[in-house]
Amino acid sequence: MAVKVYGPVTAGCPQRVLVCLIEMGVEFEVVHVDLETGEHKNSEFLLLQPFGQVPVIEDGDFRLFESRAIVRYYATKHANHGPNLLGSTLEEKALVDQWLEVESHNFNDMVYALVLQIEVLPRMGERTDLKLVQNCVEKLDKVLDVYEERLSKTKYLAGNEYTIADMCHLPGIRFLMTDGGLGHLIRERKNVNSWWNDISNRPAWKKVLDLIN
Ligand SMILES: N[C@@H](CCC(=O)N[C@@H](CS)C(=O)NCC(=O)O)C(=O)O
Repeated sequence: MAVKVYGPVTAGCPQRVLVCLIEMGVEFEVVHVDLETGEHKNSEFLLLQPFGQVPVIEDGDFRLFESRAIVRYYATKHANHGPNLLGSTLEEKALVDQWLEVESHNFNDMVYALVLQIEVLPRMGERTDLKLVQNCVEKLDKVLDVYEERLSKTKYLAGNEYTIADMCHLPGIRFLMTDGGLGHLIRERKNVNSWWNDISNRPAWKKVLDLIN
């Protein structure tokens, strides 16, 4: 039975789940949730995701929300017949966790605020807080300096293999490169730029882009 993924394919958090399902060869169907009309705050949807956010997955009787938890679940569940995206040794797995935390907090907290200010608020007819945007960009600049240094030593964030820590960055960097108009943050850093070119050219991510466009 195909896994149901609730959420619009245009939103970053569902994209994180979709790219993982495609990498792991899991069959899925997308159940569109209309964020524009506030469908995610309906009482019916709140039964699936009590915080009123996407994504949620339904896999038979099993239901799970939080995109990174979903990614970890499928990368683990299908590890025997898909790529190893979790690291092998205890230390490799710990480094994957470390960079996932960095993605979730140091990186994504800034990107999330930028998506809200640059994309969501103007669409709702509200004004962008330019000072906040500038502040987030400055913080992100410093975060990406750390990435640049790290990626001068290893091919991927957690080591020399592609893992879910790299994968979870795809939606956020896509936003910076496109609608966010902040692609220079990536392009001006040699190692970050090569890493982005590598991870964004994986067939699984290209399939997600096909779903979005
Ligand atoms: N930590 C959650 C965040 C989920 C989240 O913020 N989803 C966004 C879309 S990317 C959403 O539902 N936004 C609408 C809202 O928060 O009202 C996850 O990774 O799944």
